[in-house]
Amino acid sequence: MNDGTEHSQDEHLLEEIDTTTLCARTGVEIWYFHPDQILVEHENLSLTKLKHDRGYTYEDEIKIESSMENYEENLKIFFTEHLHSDDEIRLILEGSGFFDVRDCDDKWIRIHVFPGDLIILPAGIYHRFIPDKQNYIRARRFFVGEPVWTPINRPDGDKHPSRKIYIEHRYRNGKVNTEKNLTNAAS
Ligand code: KMT
Repeated sequence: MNDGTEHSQDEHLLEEIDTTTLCARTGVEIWYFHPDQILVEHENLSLTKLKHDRGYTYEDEIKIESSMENYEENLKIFFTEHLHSDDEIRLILEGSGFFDVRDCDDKWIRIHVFPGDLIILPAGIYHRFIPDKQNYIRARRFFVGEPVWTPINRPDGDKHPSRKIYIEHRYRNGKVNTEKNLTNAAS
């Protein structure tokens, strides 16, 4: 995304990349399921298989809309750069929004998600979320075991074990390969 910091619900498009490049630069995975099939539970076999293969034993729903209580305060929390100790997995059911993730050069990549998209943010990645101008999104959340939603804001997250594992994993896989990031990974 471009460097604009105003109007955070705009696209801020600088250059488009595909999901393979996204995954190589960040570890973020994007899956797509037909929206008609995911609204009915157990209708999509590949979704059921993914849940089984990844061990997603917990699921619930999150809805973010302008009529909700403390909307602005909630947006501030979602849009503050943070990480989690576990993967963040969201299947978009309705509406749309932006997940922004830091790539291996610490630049923001903005991911515009729509119904049918399933996004998996690895534990320890710095990210933030904001709805687009529809101001509405409904998503299923998946989790392995007992859910922990606590955001750990930057820079506190720098010392979190999940951050170290994330950096080491990216580094080992040869994705974090600039001088700057080699130094960061080693320190
Ligand atoms: C989170 O934890 O940041 C979220 O769940 C964001 C939005 S889900 C569409």
